[in-house]
Amino acid sequence: MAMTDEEKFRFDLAGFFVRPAIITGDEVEAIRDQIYRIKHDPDSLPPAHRDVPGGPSSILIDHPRVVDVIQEIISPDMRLENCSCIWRKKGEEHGSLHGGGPVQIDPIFGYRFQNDRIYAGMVRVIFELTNIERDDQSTHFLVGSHKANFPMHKDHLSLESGKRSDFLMSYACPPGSAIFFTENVCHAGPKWNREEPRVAILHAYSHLATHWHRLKVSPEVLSGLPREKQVYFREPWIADFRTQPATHNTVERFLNNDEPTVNADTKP
Ligand SMILES: O=C(O)CCC(=O)C(=O)O
Ligand SMILES: [Fe+2]
Repeated sequence: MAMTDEEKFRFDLAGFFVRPAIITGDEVEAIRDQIYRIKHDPDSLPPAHRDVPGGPSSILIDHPRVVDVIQEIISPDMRLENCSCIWRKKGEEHGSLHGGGPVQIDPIFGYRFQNDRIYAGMVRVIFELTNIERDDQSTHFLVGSHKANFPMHKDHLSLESGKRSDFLMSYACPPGSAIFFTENVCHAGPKWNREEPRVAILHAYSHLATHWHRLKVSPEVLSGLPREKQVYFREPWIADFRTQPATHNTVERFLNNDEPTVNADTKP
């Protein structure tokens, strides 16, 4: 599996693209039920399922239709460093437009095209678990802003209807779709305007050599995952030169030892 030429074209041009319905109906239902309980009735769940990416939502960690993209635009050396879920009711929001512009210099967020390939820093994946129509207030993007050289201009930062930038774009997709975007594209989570809540999970993938978010997944949730999924939360380093020859932080190495994940220290 690989990204299509059209997906690469879109991601490079706009800063985001959609893979429709990569999660089956049954999986969508199971994850929606889990998120409902996380937000409204956590005691009805076993402790290891009381947050994402535990329980039914764990299928998303290493979903093959996600991992192939991350491998291609970040690296096969990847980590999953943040997971969160939303059950957004009418009138609720994440907030205003943020990101974009010269922050692309920062290697954590950076977006580049070199050597005939994309090099993205952090890549976010939104798993939409609600049907999203074109005019819905799901995540919006100021297209092209991941490569902008000037800071975001104030005339383009309004979410008010009638005052929105011509470059502000969103998407329509069925439940179970994944939206990939570079953290460096200017984006917003506007006020949701439908009676039916917006249910979604957000992942942040990054290079194994970087660490931005301190992981907030609890030890109960993390230890409930199989080792093959815990590997996405391993410590952020590439090579250990204290050994001869150097030790590399590979998937195989992590699977063959009992080293803790990056979350071993949970103190703020
Ligand atoms: O909630 C949304 O639609 C966007 C979320 C977002 O921007 C973020 O988590 O940083
Ligand atoms: Fe954001």
